[in-house]
Amino acid sequence: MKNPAIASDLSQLSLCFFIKLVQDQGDQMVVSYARVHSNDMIVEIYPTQTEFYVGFKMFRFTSTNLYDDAWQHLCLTWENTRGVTKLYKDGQFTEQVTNHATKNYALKAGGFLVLGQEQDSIGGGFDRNQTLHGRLASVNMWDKVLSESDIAAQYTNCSVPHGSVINWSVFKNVTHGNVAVEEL
Ligand SMILES: [Ca+2]
Repeated sequence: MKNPAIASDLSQLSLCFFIKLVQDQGDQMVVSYARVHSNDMIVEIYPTQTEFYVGFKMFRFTSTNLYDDAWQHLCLTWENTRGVTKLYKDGQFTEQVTNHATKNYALKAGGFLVLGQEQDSIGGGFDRNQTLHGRLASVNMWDKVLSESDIAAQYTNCSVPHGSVINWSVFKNVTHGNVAVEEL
């Protein structure tokens, strides 16, 4: 858990990570960010869909099953000009979803960013049944929409530049509960 997690309000963002899920454990909460609402930003992977919330508004991705027990690389981008999110899997553009309710929205700075759990209140309200079963690596976030070539390079090089908003390296010192940290 990191707080304050975002230094400036965001009108666009990219959130990228590598993930390896344990299957048959129900839906998997990857990231939650809470500032104004408990659901200011969420990434949750279900067996048949992936839900991405920005500003309590949902984007549902259905064209691909991301509920996979192999390592995969995922990137989500959002911008508030058109209210468009894009999903990239393993460096390739996969699906675009628009939610006009996020046009002109700004994700407020200063909240709690939690990996592997969901917040029912700002920085709290955790439920053990919403614990991530799996492994995460290189979770980073940027204050812009990354290009397709930038995202493809993260996947093919297995090398990720530090996020300008969220930098993976900070999380190893802020774990809670039954989290194992592996450093290579
Ligand atoms: Ca909950």
